[in-house]
Amino acid sequence: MAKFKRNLITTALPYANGPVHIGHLAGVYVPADIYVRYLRQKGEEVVFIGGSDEHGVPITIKAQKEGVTPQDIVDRYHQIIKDSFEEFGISFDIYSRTSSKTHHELSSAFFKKLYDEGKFIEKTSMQFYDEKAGQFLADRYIVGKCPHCGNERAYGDQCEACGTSLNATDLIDPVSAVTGNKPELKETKHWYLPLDRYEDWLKEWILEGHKEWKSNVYGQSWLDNGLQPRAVTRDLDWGVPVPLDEAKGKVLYVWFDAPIGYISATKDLTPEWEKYWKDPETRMIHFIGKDNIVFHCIIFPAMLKAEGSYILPDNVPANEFLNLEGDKISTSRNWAVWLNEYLVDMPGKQDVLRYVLTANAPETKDNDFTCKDFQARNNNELVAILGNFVNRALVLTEKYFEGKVPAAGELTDYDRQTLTDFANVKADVERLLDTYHFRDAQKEAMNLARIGNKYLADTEPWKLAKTDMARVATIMNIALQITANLAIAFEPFLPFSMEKLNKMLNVEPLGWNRLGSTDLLEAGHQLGKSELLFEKIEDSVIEAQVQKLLDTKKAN
Ligand code: B3M
Ligand code: ZN
Repeated sequence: MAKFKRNLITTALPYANGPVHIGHLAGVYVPADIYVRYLRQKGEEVVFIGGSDEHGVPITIKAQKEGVTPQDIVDRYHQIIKDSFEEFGISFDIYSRTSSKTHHELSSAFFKKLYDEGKFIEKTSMQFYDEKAGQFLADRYIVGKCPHCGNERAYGDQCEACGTSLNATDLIDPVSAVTGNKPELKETKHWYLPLDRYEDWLKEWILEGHKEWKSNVYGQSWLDNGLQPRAVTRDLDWGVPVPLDEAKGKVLYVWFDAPIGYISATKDLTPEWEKYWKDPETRMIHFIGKDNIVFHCIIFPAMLKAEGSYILPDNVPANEFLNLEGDKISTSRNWAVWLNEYLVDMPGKQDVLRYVLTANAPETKDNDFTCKDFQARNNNELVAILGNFVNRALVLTEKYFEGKVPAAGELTDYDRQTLTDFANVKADVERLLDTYHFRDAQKEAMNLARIGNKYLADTEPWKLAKTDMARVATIMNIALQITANLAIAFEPFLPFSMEKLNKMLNVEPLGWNRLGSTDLLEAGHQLGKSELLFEKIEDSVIEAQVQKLLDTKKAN
């Protein structure tokens, strides 16, 4: 890892056609944020890039449904999404958007360069055209009968009833979703990136060069089946216009412009953006969900390679999906916990959600989020282990030593064993974070709190206080050193609570490199006022959430 000077961390750009939900947070934004906070604490140079994907058919469909313009839709949801990320402590250096001027210019220039250098091929094909609407129809705008299962409402790209992916021309009796008319096939010209020309290079780059990638990414079979040229333009009136005179009414395909959004966001952030994108000493990491793997591992790298002046990703830690109460999260069925609603229902509990989503992170397989588990992890882990230990350490110090860190006396073997145990946590957590195993890393951090709890339970300073204050001083010193270590180890996971804890300890953030130290707090240091870090969540609160979900189910 030492060969890199700086880090460029990107997160998938969510479509600005709805608010974000727990699946987004769990799969992409929380793990990315944990990683970035860890790097920052270590003092590494890092930029953390996010933004809204404001083009493509999902946006125009939503606009049409509501009878408003696509611009209205993206303006509304960009703001909602941006606010949610901020509220959950996702610490972007910039949260940009692909409707920005910088992005239009940059993605347009990117296309033009490839075009001028002959990197595209041109092809004419027959596509469905809606005479009445005067437009070509994107696959999602065509509905008809599925040739496989007979579902009458299959889309031009997929039948949601049987899951088969389709071509629009496969549909029986296709109609336009815009006007209900029968569409005609009409000739249209598009530009294609010939991915087949990059196949050998991609194979070598991934299969030889990146054996360390997670198996769900590395094991994708795309390369085995051979790559086909892929259209990078579309007949649509919403997007980045294709910068060619002969391409009136055509825009860049959303998956061509969206990843360039990472570059434009960096450009909006800093005039030094090229240092991040063009210097091989930059390590670029894309955090994404599994449905975006092929775009980040095949298509975008091929685009970057074709362009020629940019670096390639060093890793693409993609996650699987999070389900909700055993059922696939779905925007159209409103089956989700929306972040903006969570903030209203569970005010101040952002860290709790971050914690639970990380504890159940879909890192290697799809995973399930349930309200019961949310409550249990809060009550049995955050409150009973972490919160309880910190509270006891601080309250006992207030009680016996007026909130001043007591000096440690002579150590017993058990003290020494405890100190070694927690000194070891650093190496474990680091190894896990460096390899993107966030849920195990968080577990290790929680083990540190377990060590602390066990230490206090075994040594029972509240009993010794009557007879041996010198011994109590040593015990509390050790307990407080563990507490200060927790403030470091948990910062990437629970940033709001650890800020609170730093205040209680009356310290500035201590920095990752001191994790494992046994002298974080000097004897005589005055602590701040102690408060509870977490609160128990009552059954009635959880029942109300479960009821809300049941009501959603009924409404569907
Ligand atoms: N907007 C798809 C998605 O939200 C797409 C990601 C773009 S990343 C450059 O899953
Ligand atoms: Zn079907």
